Amino acid sequence: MNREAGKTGNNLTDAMTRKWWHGKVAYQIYPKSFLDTNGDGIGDLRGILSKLDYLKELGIDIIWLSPIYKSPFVDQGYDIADYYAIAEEFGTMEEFDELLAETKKRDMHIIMDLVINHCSDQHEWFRKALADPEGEYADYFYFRKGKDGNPPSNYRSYFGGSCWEPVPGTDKYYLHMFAREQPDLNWENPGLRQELYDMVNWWLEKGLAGFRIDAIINIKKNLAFPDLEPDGRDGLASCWRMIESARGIGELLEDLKHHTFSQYDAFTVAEVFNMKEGELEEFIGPEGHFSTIFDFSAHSLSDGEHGWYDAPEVEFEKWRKTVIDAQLEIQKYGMEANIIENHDEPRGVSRFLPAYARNAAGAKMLGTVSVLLRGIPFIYQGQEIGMCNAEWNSIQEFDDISTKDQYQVAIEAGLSEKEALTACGRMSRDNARTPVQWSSQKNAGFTTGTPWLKVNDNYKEINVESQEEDPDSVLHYYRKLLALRKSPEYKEVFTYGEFVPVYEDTESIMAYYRVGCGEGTADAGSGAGAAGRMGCAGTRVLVAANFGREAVSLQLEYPVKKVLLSNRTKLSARAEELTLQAQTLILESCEAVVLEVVGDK
Ligand code: TEU
Ligand code: CA
Repeated sequence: MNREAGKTGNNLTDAMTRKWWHGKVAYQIYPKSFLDTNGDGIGDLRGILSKLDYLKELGIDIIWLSPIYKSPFVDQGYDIADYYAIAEEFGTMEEFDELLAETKKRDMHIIMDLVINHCSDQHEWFRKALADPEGEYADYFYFRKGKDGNPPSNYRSYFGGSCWEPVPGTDKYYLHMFAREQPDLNWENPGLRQELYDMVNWWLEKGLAGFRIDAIINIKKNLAFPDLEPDGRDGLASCWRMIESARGIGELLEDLKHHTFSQYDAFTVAEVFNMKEGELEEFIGPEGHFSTIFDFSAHSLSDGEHGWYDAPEVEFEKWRKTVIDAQLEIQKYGMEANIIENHDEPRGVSRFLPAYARNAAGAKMLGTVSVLLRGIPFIYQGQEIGMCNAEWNSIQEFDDISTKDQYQVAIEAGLSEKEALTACGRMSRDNARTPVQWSSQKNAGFTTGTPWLKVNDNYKEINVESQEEDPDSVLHYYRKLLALRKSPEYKEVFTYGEFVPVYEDTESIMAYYRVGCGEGTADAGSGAGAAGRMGCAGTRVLVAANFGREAVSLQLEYPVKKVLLSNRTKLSARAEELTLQAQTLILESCEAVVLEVVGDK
């Protein structure tokens, strides 16, 4: 079944207004694990500064920094104690300003993590609220009376246990969707909202390009806080089901956007789970609340019904259908941000590839099909060298709060310690948080001290230094891949071209066309003028990958014009074989190719 280009009926591509961030490539840095320069075992801003040229050479335009604000690090900085201060562990505000200046010099942009659903229990607002539970600051949070000596409702937090924690010395409780050290902020309070907007604008004034917006779907509560049907052994109900029953988040998000981002032409990428039916346009359409949101649809395939212990393996066919369906839906409205992994997810190589493909060829193949999708690619640190999950030998090796909870959930469900460890080893967020493997030196060159989290045992085989020396490495391939995506000839088609799946019925093949589109309108801010027209009409690129164990032969639908990329064969050899007359394309196991084909039959 082939779907023809230009027949989606609602082809926004043609009418899309150019934005400065279209066509950019982003990279997520998890600062704690990136690079340590002072030997305390914790990555720091100096480490990031020293790798800007590395990122530039890779082809990165936008850097997302996971939280670097002052924090007690109960949830690795996603518990903010002061929105205006840099965590001492990472460095100083002067160093941050230097980072901003140095990225600007290289024509790169910084976006920060905006964690405003909750703060830390060490934040001044929360301390003041506890000191005076009837006072002004108590209303910055959700303080509610209990019911007959019980919490106000039966919600389970994302990290386990009740969402409600007693406010000492009162008959009240405060709400926390995440850890008890992360009290939720009351977005119904206009005074609190204004404080947050002032803070956002303060950072934008400094020169940030925008934000990645954390857990934002949680800001709108169902204020009745109704009890829900229990869904676990603990007798509690998942808190996100209360969020699902809340209405009116759009007004809050518009208020936020209007008072902040829209005044700075900022780029915003939101973390949105559990979106309601039909909300996509409202979130990322031309007038959407955000520039874009992450596409987590493939990641949701491994959501367990009860936790990580019953998380299903990702099957290729389901994965392919999920990615394709998401792309077809999203392009009607705007662009999404595409990831293989992030700091909350296991490594993609270990998750989305079959065992025989968990190698350099597989990492390149997965990178190819992901990076060339329609949307903004976000590369997560270490992905560009094919980092994979670590081997975990005991629960003590983990640091992550969610992993510790999921281990308990598994034990309570009757799993043995060994089985619970295996489940966590497969799904743990710490898989993505092990230090970046820079070299084959001690601690993978991440630190001269003791790393805060163990280094993956495979750092001697997989590291940046050795891949720099090997022209066939994953790293060199990622450079070529990003360069192709951003090349003057193909940038338009990879940015604005329509996504059209193909060979969907061929076993083990993931393939699609990116099809050039008509003229777009130039955004006044982009300075593109007439030259800003989307000049890719007539261009058609085929991206095809074989996830199977055996070679597959595909009947080509269009004559081949040019071989743009191949992860297994030398381009020249491929070009000899794939001439204008070629009828078939043979893909070896774990092979990905990118071909420009003749646009019209
Ligand atoms: O994550 C929000 C979130 O809902 C999921 O990522 C999920 O709860 C988590 O992965 C469970 O294992 C964001 C951040 O990305 C995450 O790192 C933070 O822990 C969380 O918000 C709280 O700020
Ligand atoms: Ca350090």
